[in-house]
Amino acid sequence: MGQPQEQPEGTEAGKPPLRVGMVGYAFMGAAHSQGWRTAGRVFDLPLNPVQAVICGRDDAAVRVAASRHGWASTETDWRALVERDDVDLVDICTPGDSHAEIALAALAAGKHVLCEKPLANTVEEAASMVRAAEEAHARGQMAMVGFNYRRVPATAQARRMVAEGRLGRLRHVRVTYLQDWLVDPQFPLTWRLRREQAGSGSLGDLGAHIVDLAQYLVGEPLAGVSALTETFVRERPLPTGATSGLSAVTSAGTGQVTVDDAALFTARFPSGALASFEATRYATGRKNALRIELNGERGSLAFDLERLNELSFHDATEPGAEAGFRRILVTEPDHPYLDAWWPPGHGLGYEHTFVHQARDLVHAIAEGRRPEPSFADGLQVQRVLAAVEESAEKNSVYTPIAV
Ligand code: SOE
Repeated sequence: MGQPQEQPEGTEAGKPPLRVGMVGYAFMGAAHSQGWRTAGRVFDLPLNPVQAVICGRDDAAVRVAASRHGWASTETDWRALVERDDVDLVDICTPGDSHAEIALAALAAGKHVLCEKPLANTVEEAASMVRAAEEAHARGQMAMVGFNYRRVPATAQARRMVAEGRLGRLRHVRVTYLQDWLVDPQFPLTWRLRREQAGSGSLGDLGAHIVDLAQYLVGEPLAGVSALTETFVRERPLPTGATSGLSAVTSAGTGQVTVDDAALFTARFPSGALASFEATRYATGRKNALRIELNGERGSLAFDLERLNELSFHDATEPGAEAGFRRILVTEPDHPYLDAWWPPGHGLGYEHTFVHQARDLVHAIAEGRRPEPSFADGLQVQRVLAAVEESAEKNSVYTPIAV
């Protein structure tokens, strides 16, 4: 175990601490670290997040991550982290195959839990996590899943407008999440391409985000799906070096890709709206293009993650000669999260979603409120993913979402 240090510089003394232990230190670990490091400096939080300990199996690498991202100490075994008395919350930033085991142990040890998406690799695992979270909630512990795109000010503003009825009755929900980092067939077989580690491919990695976002914006769970999935490149070079973020270093030999490369599905909402979803890592030129459009009887809203400080809004109740899509610059103090940031017009980015995620979780813990998205929300998304896989196996047969 690395030596505990003084409380990291800059954290606010005088408030009760919320001591965080993070498992994992790659891309998501870095993003969550940013959230914990910044939330208490920007927002007036009821608890003071303290970056107590970060865990990874490679001692040298985790020490580098601790020093880079501001963690006071290190562990190389997540079980030791979970048992530590100086940890109040366990933040899980590992691949999906370890989410359930770590979350169950952390909840049993009396900790609050934040778990990266997708909640688990299977419906069964996710259901066991929900049961444990419910029991823990009765003891005052909170559990949240990390669907960070709910925390873009523009998507939170879109949710407000839908809930206020500005779009009226919804007819269409159109969602795509497009990336292109797998276009090169020589890209190595990293963990995101292995079913045993990632659970699924583009479906769980990107599809989980857009299912959650669509359900959040519409305000109800999907009822059923018809799906197609495809694995375009079935064999890839094996990575031999360390993997970091979405890249890997070198390769030797080849191995089987055991997940989908792309998933397309249509879906129904119980209220009658029709939805379409597309998740792929083969959309050449599209880097992190999450787009969603909602069409209702009274208006439409559109959001594009690559222009995340904006919303497009069409108010269909305006006179026809003047109506049309207009841009809302979501940078005003009246917009969600923005009163704590910069003067109007000074936009935010990807990393801020993790700061907002930390902020919201700290408030829920301090106020004894069930945080959202809950593990139950994560299980619901998992059920949609399972229905997509089932439908795709049956050549797109309409598959109801199990409740
Ligand atoms: C890779 O496709 C990835 O990093 C996802 O795993 C994240 O959840 C998404 O936010 C960005 O893309």
